[in-house]
Amino acid sequence: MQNTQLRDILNEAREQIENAANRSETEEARVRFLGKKGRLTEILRSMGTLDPEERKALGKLANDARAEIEGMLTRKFEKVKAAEHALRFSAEAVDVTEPGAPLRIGAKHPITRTIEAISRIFMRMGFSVTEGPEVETVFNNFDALNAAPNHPSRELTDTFYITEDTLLRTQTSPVQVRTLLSQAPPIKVISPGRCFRVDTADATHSPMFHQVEGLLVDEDVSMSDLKGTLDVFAKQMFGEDVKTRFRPHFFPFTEPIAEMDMSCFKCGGRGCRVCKGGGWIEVLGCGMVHPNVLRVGGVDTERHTGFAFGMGVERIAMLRHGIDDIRLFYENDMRFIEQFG
Ligand code: 2NM
Repeated sequence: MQNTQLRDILNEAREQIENAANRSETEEARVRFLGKKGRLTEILRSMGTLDPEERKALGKLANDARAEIEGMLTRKFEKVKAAEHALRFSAEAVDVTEPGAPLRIGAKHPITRTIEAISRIFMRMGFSVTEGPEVETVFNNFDALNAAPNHPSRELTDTFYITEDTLLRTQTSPVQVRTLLSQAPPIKVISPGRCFRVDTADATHSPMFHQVEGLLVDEDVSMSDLKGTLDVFAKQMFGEDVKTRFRPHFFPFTEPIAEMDMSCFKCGGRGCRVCKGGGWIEVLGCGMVHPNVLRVGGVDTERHTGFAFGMGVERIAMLRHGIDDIRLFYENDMRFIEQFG
C-alpha cells in the first residue's frame, strides 16, 4: 500500500520540481515533500507501526525516494539560482560600446592666466613668487608700510576689518613685509594674490580684486633698476614696441614714487579707444621703498636700498584682452572664461 503511495509521491515530486519556475516555487515543492509535514516525512513517520520485515523493505525504498527528491531539489535550486543571476546580470549589464557622455572640460580663469603670465616674466628676471594670507594684521597691512595713523585708506569705509587689529588685506604688500621680516637682502620677490577694499562694484571697481606686487632689496639698487625692470615687463607683456614713462605720484610706502604709463599697444600712441585718445595707458605704481619700511625688516638702510611696484591684475587682463567690464571676471560664465585659452 505504502509502496504505491511512495511511487505516486515520487512521480508528483518529479513533476512539481520539474515545473517549478523559480526559487520560491522550488522551495514550496521542498516543503511539500520533505518539510516537517511533508508527504514523504509522513510516510517515514508512519513506518513505526509496521512489522520489522516490512519496515526494512519500505525503509530502503523511502530513503531512496528521499535521496532522489533531495538530488532533484539541489539541481533545481542550482538551475533557478543561475537563471536568476543571468537575469540580473543582463538587467544590470553595461554597454561598453555605448559612446560616453561628453565631459565638460574646464578652462583656466583669465585672472589666473594673467597672474601666471606676469609671474613668468618676473621669474625670468630672477624674482621668486611668494604668497601670504588674505586675512592680515593691521601692522603688516598699514603700520609696517609707513601708513600714517590717520591715513584715509585705514578708514572703516575703505577697509574690511575682522577685528580691531586684523583685516582683509587691501594690497599684497603685507606679503613683502613678511618677507622683509623673515629674510635678509638680497630680496627679489613678487607676490600675486587677492585683495579687498570696500567698494561698490561697477565696470571698473570690485570689492575683491587681484594684485601682483614686487620687491627688490639689494646693494646699490636705484630708480634706473626699477625703470629698466618695469620697461622689460611692459614690453614682454604688451609687445616689444611699447615705450614706458614714469610720472611722479604718492604712496606712503615709497619715496620717490611714480606711476608708470606705457604707450598704447593698440595704436602705438596716436590715440584710440583703448587709450581714450591720449596715446598713453596707466599700468602700475612703483617707487623706491621708504627707509621706514626697510627698517621694519631690520634692513641696514645705509647699505641696502630697494624698489617696489604694484599692479592690478584685472586691469592688465582687461587691457590685454579688450574687456570693458571687471564684473565679467566674477560671474563664472563658461562662455566668457573659455575665450582665453
Ligand atoms: C604699489 C606701488 C608702489 C609696494 C611697496 C611694497 C613694500 F612692501 F615693499 F613696501 N610693496 N609694494 C608698492 C609700491 C606697491 O602698488 C600700487
